Amino acid sequence: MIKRNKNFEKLTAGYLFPEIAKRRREYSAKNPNAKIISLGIGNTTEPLTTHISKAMSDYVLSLGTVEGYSGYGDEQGNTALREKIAEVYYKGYATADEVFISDGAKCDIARIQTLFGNKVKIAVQDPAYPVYVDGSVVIGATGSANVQGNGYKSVFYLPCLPENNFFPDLSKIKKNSLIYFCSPNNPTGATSTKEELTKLVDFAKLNGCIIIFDAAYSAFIRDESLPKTIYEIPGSREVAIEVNSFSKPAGFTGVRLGWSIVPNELKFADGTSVNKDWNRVMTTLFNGASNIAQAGGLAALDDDGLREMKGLVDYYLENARIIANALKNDKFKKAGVEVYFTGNAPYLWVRFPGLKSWEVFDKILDQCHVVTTPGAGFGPAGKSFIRFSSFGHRENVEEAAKRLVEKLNLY
Ligand code: PL4
Repeated sequence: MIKRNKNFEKLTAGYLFPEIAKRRREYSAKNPNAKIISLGIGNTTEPLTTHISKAMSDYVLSLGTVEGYSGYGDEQGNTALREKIAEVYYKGYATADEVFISDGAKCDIARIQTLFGNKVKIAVQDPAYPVYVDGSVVIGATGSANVQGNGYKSVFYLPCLPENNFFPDLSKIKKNSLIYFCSPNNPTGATSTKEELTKLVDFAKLNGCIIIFDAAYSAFIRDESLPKTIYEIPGSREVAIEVNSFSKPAGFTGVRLGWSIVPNELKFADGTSVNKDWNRVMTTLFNGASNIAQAGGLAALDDDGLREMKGLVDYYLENARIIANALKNDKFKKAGVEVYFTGNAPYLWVRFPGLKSWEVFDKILDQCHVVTTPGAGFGPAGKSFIRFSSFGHRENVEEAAKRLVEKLNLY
C-alpha cells in the first residue's frame, strides 16, 4: 500500500474553522433552543450588490448564446481585469503582466508554497491566519523535527502583542526566510504604518528574504496615512509578493476571486525570475478563475462597483464599532479586559487576562450563544485573546452585543 504523507502527522489537530463549526454543532445538538449568533468565522453575510451581481447575471446569460459563449480563458486571468486591477489598486506600482487572477487569496497562499519548496525557512506573525503555517507543514517545510507544541523547527513565530504594538521583532527572522505578513492583520486588526513596512522591506532586502504580503483586508483601511499595498514602500518590488481578494469587499467569499502580484524585479538566489516560475505554477496547476466571477470583478472596479464595495465595507466596519462599544463596557473594563479595534479591519482582538481562549470561547457560547474565534487557533501568542468578527447582519450583531453586555460573566 502507499504510505501516508508524513507531513500530515505534523499538523495540529484540526483546521481551526471546521473545529469551531464542530463545537457549534455539538452545542446546538445539546441546546436545541439556543439562538446562536456567529461572530466567529470571517464570512460575509450581506447580499451581492446590484451593479456587480447584474454584471455576473448578464454574463451568464451571454454564455447561453453562440456569440457570448467562451470556454477556458487564460490561466493568468482576463487581460481587461488584470489591467483594471493594476490601474485601480496599484496606480503605477504594478503592471498588468504582474497581476495573476485566481480563485482567492487562500488558494494563492497554498500555491505560492510550491514556488519555494520544502527547504525554505518560514517566519510568521504570531498570531496569524492558520493557512501560512498549516500550508507550510503540508509541503514539509517544517524541518526534520516533529511537532514541538505549536512550533516546527523551520517555522519561526514572531510574537505580535499589544506590548510591541503588534509589530514583530524582525531580528528574530533568519536569513533567506519566507516572511508571511498580513496587514490589516487577521486576527489582530493591526494595520502597519509606512515606517513599519519600510523596516520590514529593508530587513528583507538586507537578509535575502521574500515577503508574502497578505492584503486581503486592504479595503477596510480608512486611515489615509496607512499603506494599502506593500508596493507603496520603496524597494518592495525586489522583495515582496502580494495577495489580495474580492472576498471581503465585494462579498465574493462564495463566488471566489482573488489575485496575486509578482513583480518582475523579484528574483531567486540564482537570479531567475520569480514571476516566470509563478506564471508556470499558475498555468500548470491552475486553470483560470471562473469567467463569471471575473465579469463580476470587472464590474466591481468601475465607479459604481467601487461605490458598492465601499458601502459593504462601511457596513461591516459599523458592525465592528457596535461590538467594540459593547466590549468597552465598564463591566469588562473593571475586569481588565482589553479591546483592540483599529477601525481599519473587520476584526476585534480582545484580551481576557488570566483566561485561556478556548475557555472564554466556551463561556461566551454557553452564556451568550455567540460564536467567536479563540486566539490560540492563530498561534501561541493568541492564547488569552478572542477574535470577534464583524461579518454579520446588523440585527444579529446588535443582539450579540447586547447579550455580551447583559449576560457574559467570565471572572
Ligand atoms: C474561513 C488573511 C477568514 N474557510 O477568500 P479568500 O481565499 O480570498 O481569502 C481568505 C483569506 C486570506 N487571507 C486572510 C484571511 O483572513 C482570509 C479569510 N479568513 C477568517 O475567518 O479568518 C475566513 C476563514 C475559510 C478559510 O479557511 O480561509
